[in-house]
Amino acid sequence: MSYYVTTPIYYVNAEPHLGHAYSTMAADVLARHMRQRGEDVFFLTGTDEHGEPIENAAEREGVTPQELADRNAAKFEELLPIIDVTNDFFIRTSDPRHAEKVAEIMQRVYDNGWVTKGTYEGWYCPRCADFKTERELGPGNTCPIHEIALEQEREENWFFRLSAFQERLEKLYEERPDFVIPEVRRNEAVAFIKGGLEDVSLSRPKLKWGMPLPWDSDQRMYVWFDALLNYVTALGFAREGEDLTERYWPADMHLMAKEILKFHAVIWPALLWAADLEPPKRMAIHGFLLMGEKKMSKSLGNVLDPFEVIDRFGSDALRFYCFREVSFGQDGSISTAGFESRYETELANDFGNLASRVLAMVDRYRAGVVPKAAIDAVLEEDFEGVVERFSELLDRAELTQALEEAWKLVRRLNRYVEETKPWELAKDEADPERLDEVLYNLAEGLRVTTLLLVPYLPRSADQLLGALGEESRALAELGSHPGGQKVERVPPLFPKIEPPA
Ligand code: ME8
Repeated sequence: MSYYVTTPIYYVNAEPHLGHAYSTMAADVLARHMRQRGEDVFFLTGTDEHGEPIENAAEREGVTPQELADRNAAKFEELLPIIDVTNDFFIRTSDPRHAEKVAEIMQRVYDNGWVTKGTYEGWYCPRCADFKTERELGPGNTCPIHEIALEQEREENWFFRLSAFQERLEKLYEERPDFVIPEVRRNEAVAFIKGGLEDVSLSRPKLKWGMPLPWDSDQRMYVWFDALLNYVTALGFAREGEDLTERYWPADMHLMAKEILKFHAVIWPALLWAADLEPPKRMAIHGFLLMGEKKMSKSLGNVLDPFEVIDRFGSDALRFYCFREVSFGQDGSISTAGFESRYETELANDFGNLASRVLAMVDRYRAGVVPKAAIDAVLEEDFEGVVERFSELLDRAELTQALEEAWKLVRRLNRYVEETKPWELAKDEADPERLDEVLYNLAEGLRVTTLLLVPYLPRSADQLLGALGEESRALAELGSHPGGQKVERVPPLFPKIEPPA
């Protein structure tokens, strides 16, 4: 089966920060996990390069919008290998191939009769690049997200006839209760729709840095239309000479944070219908990473630099920390102190030490060969059905809960070491079969658990699976390997961290 997962495409008005890395790493967890399940995965990320936020930032910096876009898109792209992200393509909306597809699709929307001319009057946030309805205004006509004064705008626009899709959208949400997850975000989308849909501005006469409308070159396309369409257009040119649209559309999973819910959960399905395309299968909305109490963002300036974090802790630790500390779907605070504490107690002690101990004991007591033995009944129950449970959680993008499922096994295996005390069994080899059994169960439990952890800890899981003599990355149940394989010791997976100089 195919599995198409996307991240939002990020604005290039500034450099990437950990908030962007967070969504991209989350999509990577899902992509890697689905590949382990043998799915035909396509994973898209990229940059959103048109619109007022970029135009304004470029003006402030005295460069052209394209220059700014080139510079910052490169930074977003450079971040990907650093956080071990395995995207299949990186789309940039200033790519002429994207523009060509957008023009084609929007012309279809126009030809199908879903566009009208009108006058827009109301509040506009230049940083969201969004017109705000009365319901969305912060105190004193400010933007609730950016905490800046909104601009009063009046202009001749083309409008997308969103209101015509009212009933169809209501029906979509009735028929597909998990179209938007988690439920709280679904309810938000439904409430927005039920509140009555208004037509939305599709073009702006004042905008310079945007795509011309195919049927009216005096107006530039409102950036959100060009941006949303990236999920479809990319499939048309990601592979030279090949159109992947049939193979991957509709997308299986759009990931994003909650501030762009309305665009994806309300406007996007309607736009796709207007263009004779199917809506995506599902979207999962996550919360904000907070530093202190505020959302990390470029404009508020309280940013944790992912490059620095990785320098000190490695990318596995960053991925692990983000999905462990903050319950995926909710807002949550992160801190350097939090990183260090989880790194030491969970990665270095719980997991790293378990791995070192198991490999060392098999090495010392059985010359590096995992004994062939049976599954210990006391472990059976804890491992029973874990692959299915874990997979179901990730089908619903429950990244934190899935990680906790795997971590329960890490803790269980540590308890098993304490309960069985293999070093005592090894002292006098009165019962060599029991020692065989314990070592087999430890190696097997560690193999099964590490396979689950591959998407979260790709580097260390790979290294450890190599040391455990496991070549496959397919998910496995306890006992599916008979033992008999050669293992090797590895240096500590999560070495003690030195305080910064
Ligand atoms: O909205 N915590 O781009 P953007 C968690 N171009 N996630 C965060 C975050 C934080 N503190 N900060 C950013 C746009 N993100 C549009 C999207 S899609 C067709 C167009 C992540 O650069 C999160 O995924 O503002 C959020 O939705 C996205 O970055 C916004 O990125």
